[in-house]
Amino acid sequence: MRTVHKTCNLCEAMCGLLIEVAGSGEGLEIGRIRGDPDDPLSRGAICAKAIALREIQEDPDRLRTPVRRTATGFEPISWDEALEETSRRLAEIQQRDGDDAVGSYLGNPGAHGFGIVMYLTGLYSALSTRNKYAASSLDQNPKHASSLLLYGNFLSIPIPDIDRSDYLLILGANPVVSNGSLMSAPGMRRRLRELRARGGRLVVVDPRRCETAALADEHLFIRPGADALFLSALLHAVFQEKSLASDAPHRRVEGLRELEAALAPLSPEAVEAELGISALILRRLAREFAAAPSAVCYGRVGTCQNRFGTLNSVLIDVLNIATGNFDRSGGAMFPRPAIDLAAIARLRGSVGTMGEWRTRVRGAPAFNGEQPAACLAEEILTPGEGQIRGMITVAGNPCLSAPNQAALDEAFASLEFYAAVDFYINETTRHADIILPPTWSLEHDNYEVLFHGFAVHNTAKYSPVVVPPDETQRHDWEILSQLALRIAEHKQSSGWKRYCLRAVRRMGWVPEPRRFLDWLLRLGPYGDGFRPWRSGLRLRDLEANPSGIDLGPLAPRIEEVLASPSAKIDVAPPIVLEELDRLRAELTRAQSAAIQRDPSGVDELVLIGRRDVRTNNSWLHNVPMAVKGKERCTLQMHSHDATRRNLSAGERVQIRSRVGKVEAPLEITDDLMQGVVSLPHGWGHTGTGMRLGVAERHPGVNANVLTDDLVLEPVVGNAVLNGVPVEVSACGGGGIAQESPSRLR
Ligand SMILES: Nc1nc2c(c(=O)[nH]1)N[C@H]1C(S)=C(S)[C@@H](COP(=O)(O)OP(=O)(O)OC[C@H]3O[C@@H](n4cnc5c(=O)[nH]c(N)nc54)[C@H](O)[C@@H]3O)O[C@H]1N2
Ligand SMILES: Nc1nc2c(c(=O)[nH]1)N[C@H]1C(S)=C(S)[C@@H](COP(=O)(O)OP(=O)(O)OC[C@H]3O[C@@H](n4cnc5c(=O)[nH]c(N)nc54)[C@H](O)[C@@H]3O)O[C@H]1N2
Ligand code: SF4
Ligand SMILES: [Mo]
Repeated sequence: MRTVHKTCNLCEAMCGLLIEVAGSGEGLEIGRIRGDPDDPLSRGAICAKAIALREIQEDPDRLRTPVRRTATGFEPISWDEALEETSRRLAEIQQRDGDDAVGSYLGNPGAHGFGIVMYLTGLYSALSTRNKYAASSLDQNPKHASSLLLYGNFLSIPIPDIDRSDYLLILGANPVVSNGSLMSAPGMRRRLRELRARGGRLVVVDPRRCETAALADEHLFIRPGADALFLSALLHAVFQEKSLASDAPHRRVEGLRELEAALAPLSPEAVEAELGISALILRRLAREFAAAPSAVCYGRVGTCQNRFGTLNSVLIDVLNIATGNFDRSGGAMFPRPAIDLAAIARLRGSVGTMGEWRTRVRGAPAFNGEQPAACLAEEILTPGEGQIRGMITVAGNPCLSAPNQAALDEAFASLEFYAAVDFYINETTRHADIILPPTWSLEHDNYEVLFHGFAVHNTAKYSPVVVPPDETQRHDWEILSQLALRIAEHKQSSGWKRYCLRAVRRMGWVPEPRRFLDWLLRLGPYGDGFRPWRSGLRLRDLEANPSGIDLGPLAPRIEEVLASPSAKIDVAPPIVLEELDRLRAELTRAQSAAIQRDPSGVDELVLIGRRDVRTNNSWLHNVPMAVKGKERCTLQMHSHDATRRNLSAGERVQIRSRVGKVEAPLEITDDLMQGVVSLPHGWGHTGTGMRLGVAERHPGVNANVLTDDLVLEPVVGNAVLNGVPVEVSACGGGGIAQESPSRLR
């Protein structure tokens, strides 16, 4: 029996694990998985999902070798055949119809693997397509946009210094369940308890009294989508009561006056009726926040998957800036990771781009070289120059995760050629012509190259292999670099990037992750910079400290981070002022509609999502751990809303939106605000031709049958996955659980 140190790669928390392993080769067995008390970031924290690492490893449905789709199902093929056919077919489509005729989609687990984050660029260069998509446009792009606008670099995201803060104001995040996002902070429950134990205050603003709200000093219900009004009113109060604003927020900050002027019509008194939170409460919150020795406002997916995602993200940062809670302990701070991707992006001149072009069909904005995932279906289905005819997905399940499943299903089924780099045959990959399965986390080494940059404490840790793969398996980095090299070879077109790829192919050598990692560590802020006379952090140091190395608490570093051309933080760039205009116009419209509205006739419902501690987006339901226990894919509704509709607990109800309808069991709970219903995402494992034995026995329904691909946040084109108008009624028994018969355009 031996113990291997590993970092859990399932969510952003990066919990350090101790995994017991016995035997070797075919007889290797994985034993207990525990939290590592010596991990300097997680200090022994762990959640129920950690055992999924073993269950995925042992899952008989997980693919180990490539497969090709035939009329009678998937059949195994060799790696050489799979790589060659995939690259040839994709290259042929591009040679014939142009580069944009092949699209790519990168999913969430891609962000956790060194072998994907660092090796995907090659594939992107080989493809050079505008039809690049990722889960980022279902998730955090508004945060990237805010950082690009304020600090000049999409990757420089200030993180709540939660371990030293005296006041935490959370909007649209449930870190007790999600374990934090753009705030890697394992053991969230303990950290929040510690905050309160040192006299700190926790306030949560959420349409649902979520698990984090249940631990808070105060919870305020907010209508989905109303955060921009809430944040504007708070900032208005801070600007108005001069004593609340910090005397010197930061000498680098400019535009405060312009922003104050733009916020003038959005006082607490002006928005209270529409917001449903009284001006008295708003002013009290502003005072408490400003008076706390240190305070930080934090918003996540609830504020991003939202019609005002970018504005929300900017206002959150500006609230921290204006009250002097920025780049200082206990406020919002920039981590200093051992591999600083933000600094690398700056060196490469790729700090992010905004609205650099518009999508072909709808004219939605591109962001950072990617198009909105909500536009993917129409870019596949709409004929004309630039139509997507071939696709490659990497670690993604867009048919289940992006809005309007019916449209996406139709789109993926219509492709001329589609390849997936994935180890499950699921709702999306079932459409693939070829699936190239990588090794699972326990079979390869890893370094969380992205998330150390978003962590609440600076640490570095290397995760070694736990279960050696057999020689028939391939890693993500091998598959991605092989595809890149072969596509470049097949295309034979000009362009220096493809020329380089062809040169690498002829050389026959791609640096493996270990070597690459060592170089990046040496070039990083703690490294020796390859200067022989200096000492510095190297891979061998990480290997000698298997629980990880503590690099210290977050420290002020805005001077080093700031990358805006003016070397200032402009809090009132034109886009923000335009978004505030849009907010004011909406407020005026809503106010005049409210005067005409008959209060007894108000019976609208809007849908929001929900995460569960035992699942992770759409792909963890094939492990027994995630699906055991009571049914969790239920529609939650307030008791008054249920009574008005004559609905009772446990009954199956039908939920309809503009794009589709689903049926789910009803759960009545007054933890939701009236007028809001909640259905978790990631369920709905009902397609034909999948290989998900466990998940298909616990299918649930897909919330994204209901979410609307036509509703976008206008600045970055993020999907609006919360606040979807729906109708809920009793269903007459029988029937099918999930239906979206047409695209209903
Ligand atoms: N309604 C609604 N929809 C949502 C959300 C919501 O809140 N509400 N949340 C959105 C958010 S925040 C996100 S991030 C997206 C997620 O959306 P996606 O990233 O598209 O979907 P996932 O469920 O993460 O699927 C991950 C896929 O990666 C595969 N995979 C896992 N590990 C690896 C690996 O190491 N290598 C490779 N190659 N493949 C791997 C899995 O088998 C699975 O097919 O969903 C979004 N969709
Ligand atoms: N257990 C588990 N952990 C996960 C995941 C998972 O699926 N399961 N997914 C991972 C991923 S990909 C991500 S991106 C992170 C996300 O991590 P979080 O951002 O913490 O996401 P959620 O837990 O969905 O919390 C969002 C909260 O926003 C609320 N909300 C919805 N609409 C609005 C609104 O308009 N305004 C406000 N103020 N609140 C609103 C919801 O009620 C919910 O409580 O979690 C990660 N961790
Ligand atoms: S919170 Fe759970 S899923 Fe997330 S890293 Fe820790 S053990 Fe893994
Ligand atoms: Mo996400």
